[in-house]
Amino acid sequence: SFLLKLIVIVGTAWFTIAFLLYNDDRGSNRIPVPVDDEQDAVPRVLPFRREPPHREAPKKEEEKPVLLPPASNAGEMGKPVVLPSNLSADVKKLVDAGWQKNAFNQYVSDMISVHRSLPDPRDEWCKAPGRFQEALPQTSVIICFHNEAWSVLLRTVHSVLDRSPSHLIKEVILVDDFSDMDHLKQQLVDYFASEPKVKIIRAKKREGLIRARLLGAAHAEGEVLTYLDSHCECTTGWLEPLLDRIARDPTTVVCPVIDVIDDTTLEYHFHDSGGVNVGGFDWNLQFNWHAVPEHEKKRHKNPAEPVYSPTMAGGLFSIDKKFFERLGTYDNGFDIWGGENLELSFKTWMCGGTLEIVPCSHVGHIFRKRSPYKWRSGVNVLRRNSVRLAEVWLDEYAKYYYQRIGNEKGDFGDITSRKALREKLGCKSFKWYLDNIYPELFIPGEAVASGEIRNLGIGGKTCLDSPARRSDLHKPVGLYPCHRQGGNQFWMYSKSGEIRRDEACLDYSGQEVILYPCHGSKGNQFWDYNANSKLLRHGSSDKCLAINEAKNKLLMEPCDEEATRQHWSLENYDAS
Ligand code: LR7
Ligand code: MN
Repeated sequence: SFLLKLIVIVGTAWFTIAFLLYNDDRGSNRIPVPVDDEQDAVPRVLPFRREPPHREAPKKEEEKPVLLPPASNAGEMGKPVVLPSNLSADVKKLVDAGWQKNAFNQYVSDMISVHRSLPDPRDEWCKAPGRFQEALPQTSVIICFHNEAWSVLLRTVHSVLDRSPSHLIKEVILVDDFSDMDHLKQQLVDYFASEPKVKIIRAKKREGLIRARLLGAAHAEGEVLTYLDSHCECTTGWLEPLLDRIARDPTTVVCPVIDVIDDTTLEYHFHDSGGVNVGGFDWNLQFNWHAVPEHEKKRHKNPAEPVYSPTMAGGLFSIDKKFFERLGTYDNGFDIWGGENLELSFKTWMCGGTLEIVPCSHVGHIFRKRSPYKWRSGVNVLRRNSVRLAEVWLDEYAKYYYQRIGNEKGDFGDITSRKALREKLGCKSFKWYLDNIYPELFIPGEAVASGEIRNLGIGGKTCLDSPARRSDLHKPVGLYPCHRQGGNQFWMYSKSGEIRRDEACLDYSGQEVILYPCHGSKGNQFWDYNANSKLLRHGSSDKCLAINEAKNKLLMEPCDEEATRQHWSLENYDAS
C-alpha cells in the first residue's frame, strides 16, 4: 500500500505540473486570438513588435557574464557594432546564449565600454544661455531591473553619473526585483562599493516592475523622482530640461525623447526634434505613438519646446515626488508589466497635472521584440492590470476595452481603495480627458456597428480577421473562422463608412483589400452597407466585397444581390 501511495503522490504531482504548464499557456499575456496568431495583443511597443514572454526561466548554468575586453572603440559615438559573419562555433554559441537570455545582443554590448561616448543630440534652441533655470531640484534616479545583463545595466548607471551635473543627482537607486543571475548579487555590490551615490535595494520576492518602482520611491530622498529602464543610455544635457519643467511647475510630469538603441548592433539612433512623437493609446489599452497633432504644433514657436502628450510610454520620466504621492503613486495591485503607464498618464491629466515630452532631453532605450523574463503562471497579467485601470479610470468608456477582450474581465482583485482615491482627488471625467487632451482618438460608440463582420455565404462561419498592427498596414485583410472573442475579429463601421480598428481602415485601390492608415476622406476607404441586401458596396470602385471558395481570401466582384458570398452581417448594426 506504500507503493500505491507513492504512485498516487507522484501521479498527482505530475498532474499539477502539467496543469500549471497548460494554464501558463492559456493565461499568457494576450487577449483571445486565433491559435495561429500568437503575436497579437502582446504588449506592443510600436513600431517594434514583441512576442509573448518566455514560459521558462532562463537556464541556471549560463549565469556568468561573458566579459570580453572592450574592443577598442567598439560602439563609441553610438556607432553600430556588427559581428563578422564567420564567427567560430564557440563564439556563435555565446552570441546565441546572450540573445536567449536578454532578447538583445548581449555579446555585442559586452564588447562596448560601459562609459561609451554618444553624440550630443540637442537642438541649438536647447543650448541657448539661460534656457534652463540655475536652481533646479535634486532627483533620485530609480532603475528597476529583473535579470538585466551586466554591461547594459552598468552602462545605464554610468550614463546617468557621467552625463548629469553631480549636484542634481541625489542618488541612483537600483531596485533588484528578485533577480537570480549571479552577477547581480555580490558582484554588483562590490562594483559600486566606492560610489556612494549608488544604492542597491532588493525586493524580497518578485514584485513586478510597478511595485519595484514603488519600493524605489519609498527609499528615495530626492525632491524629484526620475525613472529609467535598466537598458538605457542618457545623453549630454538630458536631465536639466526635465528638472527645469518641474521646477517651474511641480504638477508637470515630463518624459525625454526616447531614442532607439538597436537590439542587434547597439547603435544609438537619434530622433531629431522635428520628428518628435507624442503618446496615445488604443482601445486594447495599448500605448502607441503619434505625430504631434496640429493643434499642439500651433502652441509652439520652436519644435524643441516641450509638447503635451496624452500618454507616456511608461519607463522613462521625471515627476515631483510629492505630486506623485498626491496622485496616489501607482495602483500597487498592478503585477509584473503594463497598465501603469496609462494609469499615471490619465491621472496626471484628470487630476490637475500636465504631461509633456521634452525634446531637449534624449535618452536611449533598447527596444526588444520579446520579453525575456518569466511572467506569472496561470494569470493573464496584462489583462488583469488593464481591467483594474479601466474599472477605476475609464467611466462609461470602459466598455470599449471590454468589447476587445470578449467581455471577459476575469478576476481583477479589489479596487475599492483606488476608486476612493479618485473620489478624494476630485478628478475630472474620462470624457473630459478624451474631449480635451486626446480629441484625435476614435470613439467606438460613434460607430454604426461594432464587433465581428461575418460572411453569410459558404456556411456563414467566416469572419474578417487581422491583428491590424502597424506592421499589418498595407497587407491584405485576412479571413478566419468566426470565434466570437473580439480581438482580431473586432471591427467598427463608422458613420462615415469606414471599416476600421483603431487607426487601420479597410482600403481597396484595385488590387487587394488591404489595411491602410485611416485618412478620413472616403474614396478607397468608403464602404456602403445595405442591411437589406447585405451587400458591402465599395465607394470608388462600385464593386462588392466577397470571399473566395476556399474562404481564405477577400475578393472584389461586380455586385450581385443573389451571390451569398457577397452577403455580410455586421454585429450590433444600428443605422438609426
Ligand atoms: O517583473 C519585472 N520586474 C522589473 O523590475 C519586469 C520588468 N522589470 C524591469 C525591467 O528590468 C526593466 O528595467 O522593468 C523595466 C521595464 O521592463 P521592460 O524593459 O521589459 O519593459 P518595456 O521597455 O518593454 O516596456 C514599457 O512598458 C512597460 C509597461 O509596464 C514599462 O512602463 C516600461 O518601463 C516601458 N518602457 C519604456 O517606456 C521604454 C520605452 C518603450 C517605449 C515605447
Ligand atoms: Mn525596457
